[in-house]
Amino acid sequence: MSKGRQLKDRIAERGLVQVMAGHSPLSARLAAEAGFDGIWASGFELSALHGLPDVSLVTMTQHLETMRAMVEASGLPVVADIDTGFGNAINVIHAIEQYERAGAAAVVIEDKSFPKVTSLIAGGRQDLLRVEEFQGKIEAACATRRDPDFLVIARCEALIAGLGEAEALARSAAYEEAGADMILIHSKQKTPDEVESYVRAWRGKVPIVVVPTAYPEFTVERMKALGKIAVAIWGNHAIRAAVTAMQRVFRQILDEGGIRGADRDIVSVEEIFRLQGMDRVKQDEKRFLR
Ligand code: SPV
Ligand code: MG
Repeated sequence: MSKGRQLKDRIAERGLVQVMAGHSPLSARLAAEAGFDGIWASGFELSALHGLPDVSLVTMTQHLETMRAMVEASGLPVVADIDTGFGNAINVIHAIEQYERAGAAAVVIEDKSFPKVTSLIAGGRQDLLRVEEFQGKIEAACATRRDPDFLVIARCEALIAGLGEAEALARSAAYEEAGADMILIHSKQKTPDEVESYVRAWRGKVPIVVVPTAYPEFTVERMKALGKIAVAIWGNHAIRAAVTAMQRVFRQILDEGGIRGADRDIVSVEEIFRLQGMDRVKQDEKRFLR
């Protein structure tokens, strides 16, 4: 069964699925063990992992290879954040061929111009494409996929760009018309009001995807009460959790002049062996090394 089908089945079963951000195969494996339904191959997280801003600097190849490794390490459906699709509709065609072949369940393409600027930054340059141009990119994506269950998700940045709900709804309808399987609506308001109002007003047939990173009050319960939302993406919690843990432990080791205190608070080396699959290496050594 394809990963796209797997994600669709999970949505049918649960109504709403929870997808955790990742930036590496290990983070994807941890998200799978924790019980998430899928992995968000986040451009923001991968950029941060490379110590770079999320402004189209990480290449398609870097993102694609990480995404492929995340599919393999987690076994979960991966929703690939392909930003603007790395250029125009021609670049999108190439990206869809590559991402589908690499095992993605879905791609999210946003209606910003290339190079993009990260959405949550205050005062960011948020230039949107003409609607027709973005429709062409969505149509190109849909025409290129081989598996009809491979999801093409159109991300509308009209609220991020400050263009208001009417523009966001009109753009979303145009993207649905172009063939998008879902609409991702993003907002950087500190409360869920803007997105909740958009969801209530949405008259389209395709479900909505949300990334409630800026407005933590938007709980799964609240999303379910609204209906229409099929996917919740927890957008940047893997990298933020990793940074929190590393900053704390690094500081502690320097402050305490050794690792004794830090060792009590972090996982054991045995736990890392488990995550690496060392058990299997031991078994295979017994079996095959002569
Ligand atoms: C990402 O995680 O790369 C996203 C979500 O696109 S956000 O950074 O909030 O725009
Ligand atoms: Mg992104």
